[in-house]
Amino acid sequence: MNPAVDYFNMDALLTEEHLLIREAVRQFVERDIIPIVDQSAQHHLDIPGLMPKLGAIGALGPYIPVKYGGAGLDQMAYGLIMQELEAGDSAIRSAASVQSSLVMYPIYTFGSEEQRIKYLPSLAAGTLIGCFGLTEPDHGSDPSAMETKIRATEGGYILTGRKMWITNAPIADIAVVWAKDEGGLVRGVLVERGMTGFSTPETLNKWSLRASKTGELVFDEVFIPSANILPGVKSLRGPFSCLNSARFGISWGVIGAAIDCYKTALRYAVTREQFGKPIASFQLQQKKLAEMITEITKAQLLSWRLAVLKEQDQARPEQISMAKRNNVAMALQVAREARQILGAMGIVGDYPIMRHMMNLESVVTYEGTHDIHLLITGNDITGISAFQ
Ligand code: TGC
Ligand code: FAD
Repeated sequence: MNPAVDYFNMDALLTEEHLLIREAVRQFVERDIIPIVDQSAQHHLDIPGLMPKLGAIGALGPYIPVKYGGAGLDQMAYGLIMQELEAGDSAIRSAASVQSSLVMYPIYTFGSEEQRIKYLPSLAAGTLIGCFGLTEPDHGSDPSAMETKIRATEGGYILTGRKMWITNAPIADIAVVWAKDEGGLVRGVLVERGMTGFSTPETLNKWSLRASKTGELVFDEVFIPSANILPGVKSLRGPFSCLNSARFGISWGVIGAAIDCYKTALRYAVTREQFGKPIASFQLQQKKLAEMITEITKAQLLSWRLAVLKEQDQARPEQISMAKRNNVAMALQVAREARQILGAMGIVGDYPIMRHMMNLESVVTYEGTHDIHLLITGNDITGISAFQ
């Protein structure tokens, strides 16, 4: 029996530093997340002190330069961190990837030096929590039709509109919000909790990502000082650049969830006996397990190569779309098959599989749906956009 989840010896392609980082995050997840995450998800509770804890292990803004409080690591390290966090729960990876790729990245890339100095160190430490508002009630896959607007006034702008399905909105101190200006250009706005007219109602009754808070961002004529506008971008390229980074991290993260499901199913299959034999001895169960490790291995190779390209600034958005779509679908399929191997035991919280499966139903939709990423590939290979 070979229980390794490194079937093609991928570790040989990592540096000593990568292996140490991965091990440190793995230990953090085993110590601080696994013992409590099932109860957090079952009861829809926060994980106490999650963001400062993620900050302490360098999981917030891993690739942001040390000068601004980040860890100054490479893209491979970022991917490995996301993988280990999502082996614990997609909500933990979501928290880290929103803060890193959707809040710190735009402030670092499109912000002024004053904005970087003001926000990035506390975001990296997890003492300031950020969220990212692109999706609206009537505009999800097509953010170009967004209705949230800013209009100029003395000393700044007035922001009106509404964002929906926003990870960490109810607990965020700041929101990176994308809104159209009077010329129809998409601008990045830093909205701070406490600004008059800004509220963040929580979205309840979720069956997915229950260890993470989701909510709305409501802007009722909020005054935004000019100093809170990101100066470096005036187009959808702003939010989409953030998504490139977050989608890359998701392509790695879901491998962690898949590995956790696979390992759980393998352990169960070799010990659970029916008809006087371990269920792992039946060909149908072996087929499931063999296909799981095959698909996990293919996803590992895809994300490893993507990290190399990304580090060289050579990863095209279309390649990132392919990896996000493939790997999330892979993880969902692994979770569904793994749950079946556990029979009735697969539906209870004593095992992580059902929780991963339900989480992945969000991951397959957010950061661009499964279908949208397929159409991005279709556009890339045919030169014909199916969106219009
Ligand atoms: P299009 O006309 O193609 O482009 C508009 C402008 O954007 C630029 N651009 C990109 N730039 C960087 N990276 C990319 N991936 C880019 N894609 C496009 C493009 O060059 C152009 O720039 P400019 O300066 O010339 O204006 O855009 P479109 O409106 O036709 O959009 C096409 C489509 C469908 C692919 C896009 O809208 C899309 O990706 N839709 C999916 C929406 C989405 O992913 N939303 C995610 C919301 S955030 C979220 O879900 C967080 S979950 C967090 C968690 O909990 O982990
Ligand atoms: P729609 O766009 O209405 O799509 C519905 C269906 O139609 C999908 O299957 C889609 O693939 C399909 N479809 C749409 N257009 C086409 C087309 N042209 N061709 C073929 N099929 C099409 N957003 C944020 O901005 N920030 C966040 O932090 C955030 N966090 C989230 C957290 C959770 C838990 C969830 C579930 C979502 C979150 N989102 C966030 C929103 C997420 O990005 C959107 O849900 C997603 O982009 C899809 O938008 P929609 O739900 O409006 O679906």
